[in-house]
Amino acid sequence: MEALIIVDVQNDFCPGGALAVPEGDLVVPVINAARGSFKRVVLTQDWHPAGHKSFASAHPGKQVYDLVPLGAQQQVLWPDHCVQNSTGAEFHPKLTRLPTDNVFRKGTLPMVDSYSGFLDNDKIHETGLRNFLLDEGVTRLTVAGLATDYCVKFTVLDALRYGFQVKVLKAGCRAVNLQPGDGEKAFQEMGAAGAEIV
Ligand code: VGL
Ligand code: ZN
Repeated sequence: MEALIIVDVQNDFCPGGALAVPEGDLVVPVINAARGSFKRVVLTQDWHPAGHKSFASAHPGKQVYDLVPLGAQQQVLWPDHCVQNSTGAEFHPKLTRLPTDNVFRKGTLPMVDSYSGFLDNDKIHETGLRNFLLDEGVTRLTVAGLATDYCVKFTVLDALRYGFQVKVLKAGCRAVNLQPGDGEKAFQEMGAAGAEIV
């Protein structure tokens, strides 16, 4: 069985949001059109407690986009975004959702960030997405959403590591591009790891 994974298509990642991805809203019609061919649709939702350690505001003296050590990782510091129960954390209002869709929330632990929809950045805490897909008999995934160079990329790399066959719907992704070209680099990395870019 094949499932569509819609990554973090939330208000804060769209124009006008706290961590706006350029053209982030343009993925919405692409994903809405694509979902018809999937029996299973799963959404991931960035869902941080207030004061989350990925927020620059939680590190006095630091600026947005600074790098700081956090646990064993180098953490990019982001503007406050996708705070639990805020409007910014809601899915884009035009994104088609059905009651049968399943939502997996991530980034809920205050001290560790989680780009992947499967695992936090420490690779310790699982969201439950992997076991859900295994229980459903899903072996193939198509992934789309925001942002190409962070949550889409890490979700795809974990999925490949877990042995799923993975396609990335390029037209349904947009990148933060902190450095110009980060999005293209991410597609190359995902392709080199075994994903099919479609
Ligand atoms: C994301 C940065 C911080 C993403 C989430 O969804 O790509 N990026 N939190
Ligand atoms: Zn986040």
